[in-house]
Amino acid sequence: MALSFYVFHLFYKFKVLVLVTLCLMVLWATVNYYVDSRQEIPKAKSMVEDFRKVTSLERSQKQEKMESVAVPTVKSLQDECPALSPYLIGASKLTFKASLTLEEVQKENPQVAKGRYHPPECSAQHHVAIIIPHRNREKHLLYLLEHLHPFLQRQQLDYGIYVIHQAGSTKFNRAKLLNVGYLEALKEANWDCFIFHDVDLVPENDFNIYTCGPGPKHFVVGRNNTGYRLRYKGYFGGVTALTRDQFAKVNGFSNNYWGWGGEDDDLRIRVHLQKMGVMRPPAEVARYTMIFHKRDHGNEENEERMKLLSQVSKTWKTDGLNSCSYKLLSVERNPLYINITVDFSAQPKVS
Ligand code: UD2
Ligand code: MN
Repeated sequence: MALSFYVFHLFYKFKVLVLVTLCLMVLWATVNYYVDSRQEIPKAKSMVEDFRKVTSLERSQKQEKMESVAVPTVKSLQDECPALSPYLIGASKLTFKASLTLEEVQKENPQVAKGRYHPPECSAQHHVAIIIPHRNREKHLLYLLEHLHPFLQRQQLDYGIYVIHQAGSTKFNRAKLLNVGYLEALKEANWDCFIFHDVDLVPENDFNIYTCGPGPKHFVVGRNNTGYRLRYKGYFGGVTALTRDQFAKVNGFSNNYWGWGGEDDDLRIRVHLQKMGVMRPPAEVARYTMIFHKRDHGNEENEERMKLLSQVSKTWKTDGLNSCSYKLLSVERNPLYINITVDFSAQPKVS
């Protein structure tokens, strides 16, 4: 009995001990948990802060990005210019002041920069490069710039004026200069229309719109010194317009016409060989004043032209844009035009 009492007592003590130990363990765990969590709160807080910072940074970066794309988006959302510009004035009486200076023309055209302009009020439908062959006709160039800049701006065109200057005293080669103009202008911008423009022809009526068409265009229906009548059927000289693709399709102009004449007829033959028809604006608007001049020294009549013209169907594929070699001397971005100077002296010269 005493033994069983003793065993029972021992068992009871053991139970109490286990219970106390358990209680202590629970207490220790609770205290530990509490201390841990006290330390974790700031950690968690700073984590939340960090997360907030990261997300707000991402948001502001996104916003910045959106804002930076928003500028061009707004610009590209600008309305397209109308099919017919509201600024056209029709026929104007042209005057050519003897004392005119380049500075005066610059002042009149403050929105032209480095030879280029685009309408600020709308998104232009046409991107037009004007290519002018040039040597020793400074006064003509000045008059043309004076009239052409406001004329093109009234037509709401995105345009650039490229003057291709032949250096030295080798025979003048108008057609090759125009090929150079096409190739060089395309290095600068993705023009979709090219206007090949004599330096001495000034358009009289801004309803003669300087854009390209489904076929190559000829603008000089009439000019003052030929009684405003087409010189001859098929005449394709003075000012013509071809799209980038139309000009590439005919392999551009021939490079082999040295001196005056024939190169414009050669281009017309190329156009016909490609089964493209020539378009002309109505005679009432396609009128020009040609500033008076004599035949230039170095641009004497080309005696070879009839022979060359009889061979176009055989030569056009290998003589043109794909064979136009030249030495580029300089590209100067003047306020009113891009001046490209080339040297053809290494070329074979036709006497
Ligand atoms: C006609 C054509 C022209 C061209 C030329 C024959 C018209 C209105 N024009 O012009 O497109 O086919 O015959 O080549 O029918 N140039 C210079 N410096 C020179 C020589 C020529 O800058 O020393 C340039 C200038 O842009 C000039 C163009 O070449 O306007 C044509 O030469 P042109 O004016 O002497 O020939 P023209 O009037 O007979
Ligand atoms: Mn001329």
